Formats: sequence, C-alpha cells, structure tokens
Amino acid sequence: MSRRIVVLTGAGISAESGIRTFRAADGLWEDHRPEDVATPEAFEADPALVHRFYNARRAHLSSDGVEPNAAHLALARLEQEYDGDVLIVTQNIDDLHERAGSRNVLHLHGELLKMSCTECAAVRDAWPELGVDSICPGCGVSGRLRPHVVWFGEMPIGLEGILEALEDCSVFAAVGTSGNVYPAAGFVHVAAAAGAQTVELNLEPSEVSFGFAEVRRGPAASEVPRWVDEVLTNQ
Ligand code: BV8
Repeated sequence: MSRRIVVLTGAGISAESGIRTFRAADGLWEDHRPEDVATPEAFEADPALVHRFYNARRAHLSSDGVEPNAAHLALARLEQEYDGDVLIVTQNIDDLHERAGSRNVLHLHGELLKMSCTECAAVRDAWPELGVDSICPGCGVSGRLRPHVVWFGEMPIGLEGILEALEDCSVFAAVGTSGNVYPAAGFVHVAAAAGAQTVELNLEPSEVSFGFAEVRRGPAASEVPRWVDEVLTNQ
C-alpha cells in the first residue's frame, strides 16, 4: 500500500472563510434550497434564476473578506512537507485550496470560477456574470454557457481516478462534510475496505461518522492544523 494521503473536504472547511455551508441552519441560498437550484431540470426550467444563484456565489467568493483559512493552509503544508503523495478531493466549488497553495486538488463537483459550453463542451475561466445571452468565446453560440459545476443527478468529475487513489492510500481524512451527498459520502468505506486509516474532522457527527476509525470534533481551522502537525511529526 502506498503512503498516499487522500483528504476529502466539504463546505465545512470553507465555513471559517465566510462561505456558508449547504446545511447551515437556514440552508438556503438567496431563498433557494441548493437541491432545488443545483439541478439540470432547474437550469432547463429557469436558466436566469440558476445563473443569478451562481453569479451571487461567484461574487461572494471573489469579495475581499473571503480568504483561505488555517485549515486550507495546513493541507497545503501537508502536501509540501509529507513524504508521500497528498491528494485533496474537494466537494467545494471554491478555489480556496488552490489559493492556500495546494496543487494536487480534484474538484469532484466542479468549479464556480469555470464555465462550460453545452454546445462545444469547452471549459474555461468564467466571467463574473453569466446570463442566458452569454456568447461562448469558443464556438460563438449564445445561450449555451453554464457554470462548470456538477448538479444533482450529474456525473461527478474524476471519479475513476479518485476510486483508484482510495484503493491505494494509507490515510483517508474527511474534513467538514456532512456525508449527505453521494458518491463522496461513500468514499470512507472504499478507503477503509482497502486498509487505510480513516479520520473524520468535523464540528458535529456526520451521516457517515460510523465509518471512521477516528473522529475529531471541532472547527477545521484548529483541528486540521493540529492533525497535520501530528501526521508530519509521526511520518
Ligand atoms: C450522481 C455542486 C450518478 C453544485 C454539489 C436521484 C437522482 C440522481 C442522483 C441521486 C438521486 N438521489 C440521490 C442521488 C445521489 C445524489 C445525492 O447524493 N443526493 C443527496 C442530496 C441525497 N448525488 C448526485 O446526484 C451526484 N451524482 O450521483 O451521479 C452517479 C454516481 C456515481 C457513479 C455514477 C453515477 C452529484 C452530486 C453533486 C451535487 N453538487 N455541488 C453547487 O455547489 O451548487 S453538492 C453540494 O452539496 C456540495 O458540493 C457538497 O457536496 C454538498 C454539501 O455537502 P457538504 O460539503 O458536506 O456540506 P454540508 O453543508 O452538507 O455540511 C457541512 C459540514 O461541515 C457539516 O457536517 C458541518 O458539521 C461541518 N462544519 C460546519 N462548519 C464547520 C464544519 N466542520 C468543521 N469546521 C467548521 N467550522
């Protein structure tokens, strides 16, 4: 088995950077439940509403106060100083891991700062505002641009490579994810079955805490740096 460490992150790692989680008390975005807006059907039915939903999140992510926190920075340090491969599989569509310095990051559910064209399939950096009349810079067709994110019912990105990594890692850690969304919520079982040590770092129990050999309760910005220090000390 390789010394690889796989870290799955969810909305909770970005909470202390000021990005609301999906299941926060209100669980609403602009008065919409994500599950109601983050679907191909919602985009088909009301593309302008879905564009507004993502334009608002893109603007928030790019606003001054939103920066990587100590948890993102600790994972970047882990990648730099650990004597083995570190893969971050994130369910988040923000770019805070990259801005913290992580390079080996896989966005399972896409990226808010990218857009794709349903006409020519090109994926490129998104403009701050996308709309129903936006014209694809690649093929020139209007009205076919969408956020490059994976909606409910759509195929996650990079699944094959992720499953290969899970089947050959020595440590699997999940940070700030409620374990509600599949296939990500099932990753701990794949890693555990392959013999990896498993640890969950979360403020509260998740839907899959039972699947972890170890759980650490507390905010990511303090728990993740502590965990990274231990991994690097014991490596
Ligand atoms: C798939 C991008 C098939 C968009 C997201 C019917 C039809 C089709 C599929 C399904 C179906 N029924 C069920 C499914 C499967 C479905 C699913 O799981 N639905 C759920 C609702 C039951 N999944 C899918 O559709 C996926 N695709 O199944 O394709 C397939 C699968 C495998 C193989 C072949 C084919 C695609 C799902 C992707 C949806 N897109 N995001 C966008 O962002 O707008 S999901 C979105 O919600 C996020 O990406 C994230 O994944 C999820 C939110 O989850 P979390 O990240 O965990 O966040 P949450 O708010 O829930 O929890 C926060 C956690 O942090 C909490 O635990 C909290 O305690 C903790 N926390 C808070 N603060 C802190 C903290 N922890 C530490 N420190 C803190 N400070």
